[in-house]
Amino acid sequence: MGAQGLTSPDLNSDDALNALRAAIGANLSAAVDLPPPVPMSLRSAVSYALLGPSKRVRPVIVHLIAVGLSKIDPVAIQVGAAVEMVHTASLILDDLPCMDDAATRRQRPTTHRVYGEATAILASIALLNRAFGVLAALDIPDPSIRLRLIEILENSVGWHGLVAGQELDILGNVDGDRASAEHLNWLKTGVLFCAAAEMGGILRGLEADKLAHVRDFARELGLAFQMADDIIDRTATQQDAGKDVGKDAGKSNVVNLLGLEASKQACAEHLGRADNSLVLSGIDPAPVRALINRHFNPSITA
Ligand code: GRG
Repeated sequence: MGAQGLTSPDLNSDDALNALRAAIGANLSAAVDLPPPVPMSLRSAVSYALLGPSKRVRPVIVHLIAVGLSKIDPVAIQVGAAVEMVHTASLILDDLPCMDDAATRRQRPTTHRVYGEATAILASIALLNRAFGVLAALDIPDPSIRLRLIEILENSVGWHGLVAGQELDILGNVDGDRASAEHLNWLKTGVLFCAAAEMGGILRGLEADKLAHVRDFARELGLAFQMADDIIDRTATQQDAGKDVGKDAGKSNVVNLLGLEASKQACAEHLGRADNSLVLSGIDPAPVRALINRHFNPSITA
C-alpha cells in the first residue's frame, strides 16, 4: 500500500482508516517473517499472537498524530508496529492461567492454549524485545529522537506503566474507590495510548506545549477506551467481543463502581475532554473522530 491509497479523493475517513490498518498489518506481517534459526514454534506463536484480528488502535493513533490520513508514512508505521508489539506482548501475558486465565483473544484461542504456556511467555518476550529493536533501527537522521522514542516506550511498559498496572489489577482495587480504579485504568491502558500519541507528536515535530495537549488527549482517550473495554466485559457475548468476557465480575473497576449508565456517561465525558485537547494541539481532529466513532462508542461493539 503506497501513499496513493490514502490520498484518493474517493476515500472517506472510514475507507482511509481501513487502508491505514491494512498497511499496518502488512508491516507487522513482514516484521515477524523470521527466517531460521528462529525455531518454528516460536515464530509461529509470535505471528499467531501479533497477526490475529485486532483493531490496531494504538498504531493507528501513532500515525494519525504523526501525519494524519493524507499519506502513509513508513517511519510512523514502524513506530506504530513497535507499540503494537508491546501491546500484543502484554495481551499474551494477561491471558495466561496465572493472570486472567483467558481462553479466547482476537477471536481465536489464546496463544498459550495453542502453543503452551512456555512458548507463549517466550513469544511475549520476543515481541517486547523486538519492539525496541524496531525503534533502534528507525530511519531517522537525529539519533536523539530515536532515543526519546525508546525512552517513552520503555516508560510505558515498566513499573510506571503496564507492569505496575497489571500487578495492581492482580492485587485488586484495595481502596475500592473510583480514583484507584481510574489510576489502574491509566496504568493498564492510558500510558500506552499516551506513549503512542506522544511518539506520533514527536515524529510530527510538535513543540512542548502542543505535545502536552497531545498527551492530555491520549490520557483521556485511554481512560475512555479502558472503560469501554470494561463495559464490553459486562455486556457483550464472547463471540461479539472476540475474547473472554465476564472476567471483571466482582472487581472494583470503574464500571462496576459506577454502574453501566453512569459509566457510559463518564466514558463520553472522557471522550469530550480528549477532543478538546486534540483541538488545542492543532492536529486535524477529523480522522481521530472517525476512529473514535468506530471503536469508542460506549453503546458498544468490540
Ligand atoms: C511486559 C508488555 C508487558 C506487560 C506486562 C500483562 C501486563 C503487564 C499488562 C496487561 C495490561 C492489559 C491487559 C491491559 C488491557 C488493555 C486492553 C484494553 C486490551 C484490549 O485492547 P484492544 O481492544 O485489543 O485494543 P485488540 O485485540 O483490538 O488489539
